[in-house]
Amino acid sequence: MLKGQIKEVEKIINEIVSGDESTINTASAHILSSGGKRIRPNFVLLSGGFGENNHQNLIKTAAALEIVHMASLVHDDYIDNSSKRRGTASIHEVWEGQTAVQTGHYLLAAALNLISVIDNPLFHEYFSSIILEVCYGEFEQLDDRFSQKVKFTDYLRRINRKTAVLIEASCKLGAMSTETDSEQLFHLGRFGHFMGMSYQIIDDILDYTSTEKVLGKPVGSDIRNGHITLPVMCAAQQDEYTQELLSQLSSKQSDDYFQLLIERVQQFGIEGATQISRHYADKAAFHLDQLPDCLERQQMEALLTKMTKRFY
Ligand code: 2DE
Ligand code: MG
Ligand code: MG
Ligand code: MG
Ligand code: MG
Repeated sequence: MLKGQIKEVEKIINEIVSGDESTINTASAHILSSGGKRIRPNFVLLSGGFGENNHQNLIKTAAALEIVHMASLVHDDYIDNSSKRRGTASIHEVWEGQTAVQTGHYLLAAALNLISVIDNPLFHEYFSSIILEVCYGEFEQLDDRFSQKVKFTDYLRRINRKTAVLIEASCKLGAMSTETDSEQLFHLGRFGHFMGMSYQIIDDILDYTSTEKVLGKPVGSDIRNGHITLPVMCAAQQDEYTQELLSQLSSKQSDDYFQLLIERVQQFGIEGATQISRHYADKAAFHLDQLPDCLERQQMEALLTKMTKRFY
């Protein structure tokens, strides 16, 4: 049943990029068909399954969230100067920067247009607030580049805004269009939040533990871009030499400097960060346990396991 609904979501997504042969369509199609796990649509559909839902609105919400996510990735790759996404060349690599900027704007507008038929002001208030949060998160990250003052709480706030808020929303927006009670809505939201936190921490760990071939960008790209993430903070807590290196962090540092720092993080920062990521995954599982035992909950459990055990 979920598979059938996902097909309907894919159909809507494809409609967004079909029409004339303009660059925007081709570029949008490039990112929209590049694979991806469709995590957000899956959670919208599953959370909508906890009560009677308006099917058309649910499918549109699922598609719109995925399209907003795609838009943010197109802009993210351009900002991060990442040449690959999911093993394929990113939009600014195939075309150029302007095309990436414009494609992101187009996708964002298309997503908003899709949900405009939903007659619920609270829904729209929440939906737009998510996009604002993602923007704030990216701004904070930009402001904090190469700053040595970034604290653990700054990091947590930033990953909540740039990643967890959207996953939390996908777990809540489906339920918001049903008669789901407020307690269920609370647990669905907390589940999404904690899962999103765990997911972004894993993303930040993979930046150190994966390979250039899998990541599509050099290992250690985050620190080279000036982003102090959890593995770096954990390494600094364990190792004085990491602290010393960090005190010299600047965009002007040499390749050798970054290589040395990356090696220290790989050696001292992974275990601690992995533990914290697991801690968030456990919290997510706790909130899932508070929901009624049904097929939707079981499917959410399976997705949680898949997401928090990914190696790419
Ligand atoms: C991924 O972080 C975070 C993406 C959020 C990007 C948001 C932007 C502003 P990563 P990876 C650019 C909002 C833009 C919109 C809504 C159009 O760690 O490692 O860079 O996968 O992810 O590149
Ligand atoms: Mg990125
Ligand atoms: Mg980024
Ligand atoms: Mg990353
Ligand atoms: Mg990623």
